[in-house]
Amino acid sequence: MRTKWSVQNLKEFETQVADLFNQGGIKAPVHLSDGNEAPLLEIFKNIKAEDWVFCSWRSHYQCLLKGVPQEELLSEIKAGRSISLGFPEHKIFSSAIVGGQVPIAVGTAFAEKLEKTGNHVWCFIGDMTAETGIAQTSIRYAERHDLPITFVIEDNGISVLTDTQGKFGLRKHYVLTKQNLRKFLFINTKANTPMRVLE
Ligand SMILES: Cc1ncc(C[n+]2csc(CCOP(=O)(O)OP(=O)(O)O)c2C)c(N)n1
Ligand SMILES: [Mg+2]
Repeated sequence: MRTKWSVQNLKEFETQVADLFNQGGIKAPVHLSDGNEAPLLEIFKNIKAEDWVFCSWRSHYQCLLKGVPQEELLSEIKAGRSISLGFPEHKIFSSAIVGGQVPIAVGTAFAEKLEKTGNHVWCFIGDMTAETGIAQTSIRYAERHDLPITFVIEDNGISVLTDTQGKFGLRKHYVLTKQNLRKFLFINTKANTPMRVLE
């Protein structure tokens, strides 16, 4: 999709939300992004308006890049819905439950395949979410049914404040195999490094 957004004005949007929150203008949790702007802008060049996007609790950037008007998004955030934003008319949904969006994204991809629409599904998950049973099962199912879905793992190295890889005792990116490689994009949000496109 073409977008008016840049790294700088995405950051400014989140700063505006943070300021509002700190002034007491938002009476509910907000989840802010920082450092993943450039890779998201790259990924969204490949996302069509007809495609579906599924996200987690942190989805302000994805909403803006999917075409949700800034004022509409801000009003939802002010109403306390930052954690579970959904704009069906823009084909973007999110879940505040770890892994909640993943099977819904896979089911949607199955429907798109059955109906031969040519639309794609983009499922954004955190690095800890990627380790959960629901994600592993869903990813395997999507791979074996060759569904039109890409899982984007936003790897900030943490699960709230816990070191994800240390906790799970895993080597980096262990979920990748020859069979599922093409389903993944990794964003290292911690180091703000360029996206590695694993196609
Ligand atoms: C089922 C469930 N369990 C626990 C939580 C609390 N929780 C919120 S975010 C989070 C960690 C997620 O880490 P990750 O997937 O890496 O996402 P990040 O926020 O780092 O992008 C947890 C455990 C939750 N939202 N849902
Ligand atoms: Mg994480």
